[in-house]
Order: sequence, then C-alpha cells, then structure tokens
Amino acid sequence: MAFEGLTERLQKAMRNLRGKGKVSEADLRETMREIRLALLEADVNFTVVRNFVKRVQERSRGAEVLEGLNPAQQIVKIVNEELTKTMGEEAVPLNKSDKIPTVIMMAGLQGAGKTTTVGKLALKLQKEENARPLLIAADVYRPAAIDQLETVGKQINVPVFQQGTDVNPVEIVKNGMAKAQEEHNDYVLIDTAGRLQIDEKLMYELKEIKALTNPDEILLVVDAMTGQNAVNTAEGFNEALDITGVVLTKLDGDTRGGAALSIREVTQKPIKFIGQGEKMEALDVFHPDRMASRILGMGDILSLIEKTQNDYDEKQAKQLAEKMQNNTFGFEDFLDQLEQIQKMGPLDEIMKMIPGMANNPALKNVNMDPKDLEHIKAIIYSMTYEERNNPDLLNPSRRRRISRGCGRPIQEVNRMIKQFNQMKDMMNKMSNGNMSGMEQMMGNMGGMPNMPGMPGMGGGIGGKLSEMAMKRMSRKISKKMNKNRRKRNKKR
Ligand SMILES: Nc1nc2c(ncn2[C@@H]2O[C@H](COP(=O)(O)OP(=O)(O)OP(=O)(O)O)[C@@H](O)[C@H]2O)c(=O)[nH]1
Ligand SMILES: [Mg+2]
Repeated sequence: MAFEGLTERLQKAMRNLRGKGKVSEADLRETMREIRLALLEADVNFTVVRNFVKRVQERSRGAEVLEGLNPAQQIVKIVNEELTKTMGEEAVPLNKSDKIPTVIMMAGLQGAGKTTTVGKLALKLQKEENARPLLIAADVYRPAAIDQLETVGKQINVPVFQQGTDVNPVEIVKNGMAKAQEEHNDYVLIDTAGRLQIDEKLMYELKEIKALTNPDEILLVVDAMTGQNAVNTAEGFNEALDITGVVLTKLDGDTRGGAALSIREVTQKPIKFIGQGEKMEALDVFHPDRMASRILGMGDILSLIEKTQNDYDEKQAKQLAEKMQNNTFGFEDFLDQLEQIQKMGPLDEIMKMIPGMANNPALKNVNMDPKDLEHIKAIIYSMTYEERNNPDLLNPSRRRRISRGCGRPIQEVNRMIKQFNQMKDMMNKMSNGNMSGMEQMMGNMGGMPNMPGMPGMGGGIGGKLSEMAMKRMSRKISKKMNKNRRKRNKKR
C-alpha cells in the first residue's frame, strides 16, 4: 500500500499529543522531530522537509494552538494543511488550446509510464469531453514501442499515427500533426522515447519536438516508486524543457511518498494526474488536499473536523466528552445532540465522512422517519428531568407512566431506552479509545468529543428522517429546551 510507513509514522508522531490539554514546547519539539524523521525516511527531499517542518512548527507554536482545547486535533489539521500546500494547494486542470488540436507531449525516463499514460489520458478525454484524440508514435528506439501504442489505441478505440522505426521522430511528429489537422482531431498526444537517464541526445530530440509543435502541455511522467530519483529527474527535464505538469504513476504500488511530496515544491510545476494501476481507467486528477488526507491515513476525517469545529462550540464539546467518558450522558444531552446534528447537515453525509463508517453495516439504516423522531421526542418529554439526566432511574413503573404520558406503546418506550443505552455504551467505548483503525485515530485526536451521539443510534430508533423534518424537530426541541432551562434557572 502506498505511503504505509509514512502514514504510520505521522500518525504515531501526532498520537503522542493525545489527551494533552496543553502542548508544551518539549512535546512540540518531539512531535516535530518525529515528523521530520518520518518524511526523510519516506524519501522526501531534504529542503522540502526542512521548509515543511518549519512551517508546521511556527503555526503550532501560536499561543492559540497551545492553549486550545484540542491541541492534538489542531496540529493534525495544521500538518494536513501544510502537506496540501507542499503538494500545490489545488488541482490544476489540463491546459487547453483555443483552436484544435490541443497538443500534449509526454516526456520521461524509460518505463515511467508514458505510453500507458497516453492511452489513459486519451480515454479520459474521450469519456469526459467526447474528444477525438490522435496518438502519435514518436518512440522509434525501443523495439515494440510502436506496437505497444497500437495495442493501447485499439483497446480504447483511438487512432494511432505511426511511420515505423525508420523515420526520424521529429519528422513523424510533423506528419502526425498534419494528419490531425486533416482529420480535425481535437487532441494530439505524442508518445516519446524514454532513456535510462537524462541524456543530451534525448533532450535535443524532445526540444525539437517541442519547437515544432508548440505544445499546450509537456507532461513529465515520473514513477512514484523512484522517490528522490523521480525528483532529480523532474528537475532535469524541467530545466531542459520547461515542462507544464507532472504525471505521477504507480501510486497503486508501495511508494513511500517522497516523489509525491517533493516534486511540486522542487520544480514549481503542478502534478496534474496520478496513475494508480495498469488499466486504462486508472488515471485520476491530482488533488493535493485529498492526497494529504490519504498520506495522513484519514479519509475525509479532516473535513469532518472542520465541520465540527465550525459548527460546534468547543466548550460544549469538552463537556460532552467528559460525559461520555464518565458515562453520565443522559436524554437531555441527547436532545442537545439532535440540535448539533441539525446544524451540521444531513446525517448520512456526516456519517460517510467517518472512515470505516461509510460501509459499516450497523449504519445502513441511519435514515430516519420524521414520525419516529416525533415519537422519540414525545417519549423524552414524558420523562421527568431526573429521569432524563439519570436514565438508570427508568424502572418498569416509570416506563409505564411515560408510555401513558406520551401515548406510545410500552414496547416502543422500552426499545427506545434500550437503544439509547446501547448508543451510550458505544460512545463511552469510543471516547475511551476502545476502537479499531480509523475510528481509533479519530479518538486519538482528542477523545472524539465533537461527534454527536446521534449517529450511533444507527437507525435502531427509526426508519427514515428527512433533513427538513430533522431541522424542524430540532428547532422545536431547542425552543423547548431553552424554556426549560430558564425555568430551571429560576428555580435555583
Ligand atoms: N501499477 C502500475 N503500473 C503502471 C502504471 N503506469 C504504467 N505502469 C506500468 O509500467 C510499465 C511501463 O509503462 P510504459 O507506459 O510502457 O512506460 P514508458 O514510459 O512508455 O516506457 P518506455 O517506452 O520504455 O520509455 C508497464 O508495465 C505499465 O503497465 C501505474 O500507474 N500503475
Ligand atoms: Mg513507451
């Protein structure tokens, strides 16, 4: 698996901060040291590592971070943002010419994946833009290179222009361009020869092809598995050709991460695509933010942190975390949670963001019926305050009273309480770090205080609940709660 070692070590570096209310200068130094080692071991360029660590350290040192309620979480966020920045911030689209054809020229060392990428990119353009590309076979050195491109062309049903191996590559490209004009192809993709190393002759030939075709894109194809070498190669090609972008291939293999993290900063040229397999479909647009999350092994957990940070009062979150840990979470808190969830957005979307949760069978029926929620509300409102805050009080006679009060069958009351207790149990386990894999990671980042308990209800309580109904409900509940609070405060 790609980035395995790096992911593990970065997670470990940040795990040390878990449970710390404040991060001391020494804690921070230790974490930074581990992050630096993790990156160097992943074959990230030395200068890139130095700049990266410096930025993370400076930002983490800010008083706000150190005194924040969730330093570990905040540092994870900073690391993620700086990783993203290192890789280029945003996806950069393919250059396109005003008039057809857009010319895309590949360059790269032997075996990097040029020929494969020509095919993948042609297929992508065909699929996404209904494009009619022409592929030009300009590798006349490696035996069977032309056959390989022909095979690729047939596979994706795209024409290949070739003149065998006896014609000069620059001549072939010139004729191929004329052919594309004739056929009104909207893209021309030029497959060029590779060498074991950068050499004068190859560069000269590529420069000639560049001068002839004035390409909109010169995509340097580099093998992510080659780490630092990939970076050196990229520098060399960039100096000679002034490339416009990079395609990073073989990210499906167990690459350490050095190339992905270094190339952008070293060459100042964007990674535009990543190859993640041998199949023609295995080419994806490069998104620095997604790659950063992937390197951190966090799925979309970071957008979830962001969401909760924006929407959730940290103090409240801390109180909730304590309640989960001490197992004193009651129905009153549950109502609070309903309100928080409503602020965050549709429940199923929130759930999908938690790695490992998206496919969790227990959460399949997380949709709820508005009627069911009305019933839950009715049941909770028929409880006394004492009962809400201490659900253990709910003995059979109290349950019968509640059932009569809300007009719901006793079985339903029992079921609701049972499910509530299960949820509470789950939350308690989660907040005490008793989880596996990603959920654990999340817990590690600060006891997972921000996760509302609701999703844990896991559909047990109900069928489906639309977003609208949830919002309506939540508003009603919060109004009533505020009223109750005021009453309570008066009593005191
Ligand atoms: N796993 C994996 N294999 C890839 C990927 N891209 C290319 N390959 C494989 O890498 C090998 C070399 O790919 P080519 O496309 O022939 O490389 P090239 O740069 O054209 O090589 P030369 O023509 O010799 O310079 C082939 O076996 C490809 O199937 C990728 O993203 N993932
Ligand atoms: Mg090739």
